[in-house]
Amino acid sequence: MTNNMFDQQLATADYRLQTVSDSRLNTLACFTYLRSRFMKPIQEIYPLLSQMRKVVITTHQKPDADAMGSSLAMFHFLKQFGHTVTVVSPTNWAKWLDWMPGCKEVIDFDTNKEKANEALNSAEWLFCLDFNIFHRTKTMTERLKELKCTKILIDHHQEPDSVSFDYGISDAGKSSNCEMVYDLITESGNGDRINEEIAECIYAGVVADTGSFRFPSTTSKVHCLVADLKSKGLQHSKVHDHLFDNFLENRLRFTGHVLLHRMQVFYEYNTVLIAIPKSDLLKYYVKTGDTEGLVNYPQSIQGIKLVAVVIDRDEERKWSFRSKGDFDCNRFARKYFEGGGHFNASGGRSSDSLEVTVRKFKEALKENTSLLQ
Ligand SMILES: [Mn+2]
Repeated sequence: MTNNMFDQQLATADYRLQTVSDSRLNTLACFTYLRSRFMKPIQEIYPLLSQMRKVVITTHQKPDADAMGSSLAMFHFLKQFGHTVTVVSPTNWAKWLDWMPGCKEVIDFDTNKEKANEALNSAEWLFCLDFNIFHRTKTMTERLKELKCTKILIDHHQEPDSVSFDYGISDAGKSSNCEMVYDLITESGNGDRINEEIAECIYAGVVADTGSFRFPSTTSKVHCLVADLKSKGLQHSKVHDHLFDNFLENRLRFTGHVLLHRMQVFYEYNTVLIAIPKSDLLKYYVKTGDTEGLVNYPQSIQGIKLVAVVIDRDEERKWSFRSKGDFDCNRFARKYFEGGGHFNASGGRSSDSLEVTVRKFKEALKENTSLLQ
């Protein structure tokens, strides 16, 4: 596709990057070109880092270790320059993330609107980390859209809403958002500012998003990053304890229960489905974050290409997808379950009942038979 053709497309008034179909826009070069039209490169903020500002850092709803880790790493980094920095989370987060340095200072928009709005109203810079379209912040969406301050994106999901940001970087090839924050710190010549707090936050996100260094996104650069963090005082075993050995008994019993009673294996599609009714959540006192990682267990079954977990939440049915090899989870989630994410990991939702959304999933499997062989 020539630049000229792109210019014609861009002239369309409500043109948005995410609405362009994969077939028309399927090369990295095209994305890079479009990105440059809407969002100035992140490198342009490097010289501005030393000018004191009021900064808000935010991330997606129900932040996970990478979202919280990258937000807090950025928080500790920016504070060193004398900026006034506030981290605002759209919602609550898993209790087992509370150990992260600075987590106690994070404002939950859902339960503390007054303080959150105060910070948002006076913000000169808004960093958006580990998400790339405002609706991923749920009830904060409209607030973020109306803010007039400078908006900066750092994200590793596919199909960013680039027009909504002034500066940024979007790279689906990165292992984690924490790796991208590390890149920003080191590329801007501030590697010596990485202290133990920043190192712990970055490491937590990298470990979580790479499945403990096993996913294909774990490049040699990721291992070099870890080596650098180690040389700066990182105690990695401490972080592993916090991430993996820090739960209550009910979570393990809940996991056992769903693997035994809710897991279905469809060998004809090399697929595993776990559908969790609300009654299970109540019986095992399941809290935010307790279902995280569940989707990874069935991947240990030989030959499995796709794992899907659906949870009956109050307001909607929440889907998680993981794939191995060439099955595109992002496309699958977008096509059938109003979601998206990465090639091998994505999420989605449905307003249907658990029964109906499971039926639709099985129909989707049928349609994808050839891709799942
Ligand atoms: Mn992430």
